[in-house]
Amino acid sequence: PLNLDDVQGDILIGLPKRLEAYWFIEIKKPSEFQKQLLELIPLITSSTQAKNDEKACFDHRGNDGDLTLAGVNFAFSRKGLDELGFKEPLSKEPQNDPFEKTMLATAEADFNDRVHGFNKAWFKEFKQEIHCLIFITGDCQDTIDFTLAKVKKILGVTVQEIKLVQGKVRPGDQMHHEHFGYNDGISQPAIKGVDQKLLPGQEFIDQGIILLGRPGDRGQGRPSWTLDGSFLAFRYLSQEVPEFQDFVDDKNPHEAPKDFFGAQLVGRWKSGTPLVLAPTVDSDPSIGKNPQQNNKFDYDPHSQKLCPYAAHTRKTFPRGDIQQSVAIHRIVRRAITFGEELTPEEIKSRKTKLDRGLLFKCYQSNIADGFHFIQRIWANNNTFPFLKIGEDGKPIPKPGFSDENGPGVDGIIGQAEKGGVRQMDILNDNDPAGKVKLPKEWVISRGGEYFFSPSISQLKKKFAS
Ligand code: N7H
Repeated sequence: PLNLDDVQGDILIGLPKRLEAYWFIEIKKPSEFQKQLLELIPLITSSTQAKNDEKACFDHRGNDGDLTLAGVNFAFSRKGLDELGFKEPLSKEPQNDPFEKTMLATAEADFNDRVHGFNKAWFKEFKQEIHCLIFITGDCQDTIDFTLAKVKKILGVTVQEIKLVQGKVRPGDQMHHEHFGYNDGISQPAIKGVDQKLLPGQEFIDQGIILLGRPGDRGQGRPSWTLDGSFLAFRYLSQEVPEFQDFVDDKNPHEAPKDFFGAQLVGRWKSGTPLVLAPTVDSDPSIGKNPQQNNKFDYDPHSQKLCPYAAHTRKTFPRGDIQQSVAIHRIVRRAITFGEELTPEEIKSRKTKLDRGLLFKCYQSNIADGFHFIQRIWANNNTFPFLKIGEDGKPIPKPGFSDENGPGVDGIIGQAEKGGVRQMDILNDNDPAGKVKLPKEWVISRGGEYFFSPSISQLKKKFAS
């Protein structure tokens, strides 16, 4: 049976956090590094510890309480495993596995990220070889600084820093909200044998959707030491907040309440209330905060009257939209916001000056089915949810579509190729043709990588010496 003491805490529970530091490193002295790992491992927070701390203090969404625990978790990239001599692929078909190929080598072709060309949004550090990611969570800057110093002291000159980035939850009533202002971190799948009860609207997924080697994991030909590990996809996503808000205000239908158009892009109002439950006005914003109510809905696969097909929440979890089960495409999300609140100057000029956004992190047992699939096959893809094909072989437009091209890209994270047009099918009086052109991306990928987060016992047995 699954032992929660052995699985890193961020995977199954989520490390409780108000702040989180991500330390990206390169291994310089592999054998010395492996010796130092022995000393580092006791600092690693297990799922049991994360769970106890969550109960005792505050939950992973930053609810109030006294946090006692500094969380530390650890993961290797493909290049990191290579560096230690563990060259065997973690899947039977490495040529089709994004983890094996690395995000750096594939993000441009797979996601239209601007890595090398097309105004080069990626930070140079993410174009270097990153071997490991160590992340540290805590209640305040002192906890983070103290713990990071401890980790740095243990690893010493065996590693070199590539990049250190830090996230923090937003202040005051924006605590659970990302920088565009939307309540985030609401909908997560429940994991069989880990989560006890379902919230309304929640579904159990097999452990193997997240953990390698457990029932439901479709991966084949994996080394046995990968049991109870998970793949971590990380993305550094900058958000252009005033520019986004101006566009949303400009497109908002005149008679509609403020932020209606934004809610159509996201699939929820800023409060967190699902559009399906409040399609024209957010008349009871308390729904958004209430876990008994805020996830209890489905989409009607034949209609986008209540919520556009291409809304972010619908694209990334098309509950009810397609006939096949989408269980293999579920992920658990563990993101945190980074950057400061808008400055008076930014508010006045309506231009982003300071970098802010989301340090996106999610777990899955197959990157190709999880993050990679969601971003590429759903979010970036104009034709998803796919049209039915008629007997004559031609697509039958979904009712309400303005043409046969499909519902468009995810207005929040969908990325077009260079010169491509981002557009979304929304019935909007300001665009009578039905397709709303999204002039630019307000979420910009500046880098990322795929990692493997091993079980704590295998970190000891396989990697430390
Ligand atoms: Fe999203 N946003 O504020 O607009 N996301 N997301 N996301 N996201 C969700 O239910 C947002 C990103 C998913 O089960 C909510 O937690 C922003 C990436 C999935 O119904 C909001 C960024 C990927 C869900 C946002 C961003 C996903 C989800 C609703 C980037 C994966 C659950 C609150 C800056 C490829 C859907 C909630 C469900 C929900 C926002 C990134 C995936 C408000 C701003 C990169 C699976």
